[in-house]
Amino acid sequence: MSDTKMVSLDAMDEQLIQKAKQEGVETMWDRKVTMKAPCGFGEKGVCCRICAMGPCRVSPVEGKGAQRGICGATADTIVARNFARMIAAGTAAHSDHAREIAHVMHLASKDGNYTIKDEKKLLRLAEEWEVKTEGKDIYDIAHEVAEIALNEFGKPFGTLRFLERAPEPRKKIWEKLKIKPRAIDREIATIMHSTHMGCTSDAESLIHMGMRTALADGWGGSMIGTEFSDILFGTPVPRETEANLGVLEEKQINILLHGHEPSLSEMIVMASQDPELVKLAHEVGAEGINLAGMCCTGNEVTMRHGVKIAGNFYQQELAVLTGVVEAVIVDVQCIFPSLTPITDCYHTKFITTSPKAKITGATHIEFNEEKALESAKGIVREAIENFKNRKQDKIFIPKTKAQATVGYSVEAVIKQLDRVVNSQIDPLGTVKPLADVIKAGVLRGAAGIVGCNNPKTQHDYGHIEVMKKLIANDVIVVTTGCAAQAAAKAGLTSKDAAKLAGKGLQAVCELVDIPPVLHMGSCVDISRIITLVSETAKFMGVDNCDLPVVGVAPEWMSEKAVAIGNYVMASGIDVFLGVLPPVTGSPEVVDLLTNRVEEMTGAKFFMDEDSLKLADMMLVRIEEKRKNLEKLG
Ligand code: SF4
Ligand code: MSK
Repeated sequence: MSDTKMVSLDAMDEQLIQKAKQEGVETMWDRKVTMKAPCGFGEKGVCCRICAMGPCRVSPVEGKGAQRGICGATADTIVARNFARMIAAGTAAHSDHAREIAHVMHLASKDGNYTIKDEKKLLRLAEEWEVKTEGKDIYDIAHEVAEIALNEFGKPFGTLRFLERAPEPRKKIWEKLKIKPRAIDREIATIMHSTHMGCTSDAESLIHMGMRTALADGWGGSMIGTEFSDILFGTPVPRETEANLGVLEEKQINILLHGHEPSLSEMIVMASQDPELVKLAHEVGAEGINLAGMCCTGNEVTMRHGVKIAGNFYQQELAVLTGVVEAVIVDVQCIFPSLTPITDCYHTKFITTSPKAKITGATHIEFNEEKALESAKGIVREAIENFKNRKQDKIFIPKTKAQATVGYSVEAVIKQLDRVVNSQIDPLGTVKPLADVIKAGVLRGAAGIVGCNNPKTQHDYGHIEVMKKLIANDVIVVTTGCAAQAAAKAGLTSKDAAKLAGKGLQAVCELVDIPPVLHMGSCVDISRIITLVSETAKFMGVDNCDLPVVGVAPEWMSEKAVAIGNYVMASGIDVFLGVLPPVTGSPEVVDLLTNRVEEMTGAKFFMDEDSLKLADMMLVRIEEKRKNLEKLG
């Protein structure tokens, strides 16, 4: 069993890991110990298995060991190809999520399960995409807009529509670099083709291609995912909730929602309020149905309904260990296959719902969007009927939970900013107050802190330490994904946390009535951050790269994070990584990412495994950007 010393910032995690040990249950920490040190070749990115002449492992050290693969590929080629493929996989995951949501919008109807919740946002998008709306039924408009979005995945000509939202200088940079993405699927396919054996071997060309594909994620798939989810399920507004495993209820049916796409979780929320199912819950002896979210599905439903947050990526096994989860319901992405053996040790049902993510040993109940509510009710019923199987001697719910304020969509942020606008002088509904406090130096800058958990770091340590250091230095933090859940659990997304901020940020929090760390949603909602930065840059008449803004992923682990890092960088925002990507076997690729890309995009990557050093580097960079911004006037 594992050495659990210091695996988590949260003592409660440690208690559950101890419980697992006592009950003879294996967790990821045990497997991490069994795994020992990671493979050095894989870690440096110099292992190639693209063709069957290999696998080839080349030496990252010049003049020592194999310098080329059998085909002659160098370490630079192998590293850059692997990295580009990570970007393609990440882009595919976010974008396929978006495609599903666009299909759901195409299905939406007045009397159906899926309706339009934010008509204004739909009409704004219709206008942006030149869809005629006059005299048309809102659902006809929705279907037309959905069809246009679906064409963004495979259109034969042109570039992505949302690129037009970027500041003018940014569009010119993309134009000059020839990295404006064409259709989303095309960019993914191009990477897969170009990285096939015997195609591109030039590292710079691969990094360049990677940027274009990543932009297809940020300004394509992810942006469609966010916009369409808001139109269908409502644009988030600030609301109160609680976070951490202490939100699980001993006397209720606990259903854990885990995964990513809100089309399923929205229906589960509706089903959990169905009077017949609530009655059934009472009949089996429970006091009610308690939904709790995990990973990005958790973020989607907390942003729109205030559903409590059970935890982040690292806690999916720990939630089951409490012994009170009747069902873990998942769709796609970030789901441990180990949920099968671990749920087998308890009464918990592990229910997969997507044909894209079937997991051996799980109960598969396919979610049918055409009969969405009926499907969701069936799934909730399974959970209720499982309540009787709880093993009382295995129950342990940690007490820890924190109050959190969530729901900061761009629209919600602007509405909060309106509180300080003198409407006699300035128009409402702009980012002017934000631009003003940044220019004046009341806020030194802003940081988007995002991403996962990774056993290479102590659970949540990177997220929390970086956030605390930045807010103490008057840098406002916006956050999504598992980083947002870490912040919520640590109380940093509560308005009370303003006391940890520097004087400038404290004053802003008080005047605008916001916490110093704003929960902006799920991983696809990094598009909200990109939109907010771009709107501020446009308002100030500059480019994204001129603003004192940084992107940070202290504990990232997934290929989606690699796509995100690259689209954030290609959008002109520096990216700080607390986990090294598998590129260190190629000095050429490291030099490109941490140095030469800046000449192209105005931004670059910074990497350091020491979170506090990383935060110091951010503060230095923010001040450098401030000096340049002053020169721009
Ligand atoms: Fe080896 Fe080249 Fe095949 Fe890669 S593509 S496995 S380096 S022969
Ligand atoms: S869920 S991608 S672990 S942030 Fe979006 Fe969390 Fe990372 Fe999955």
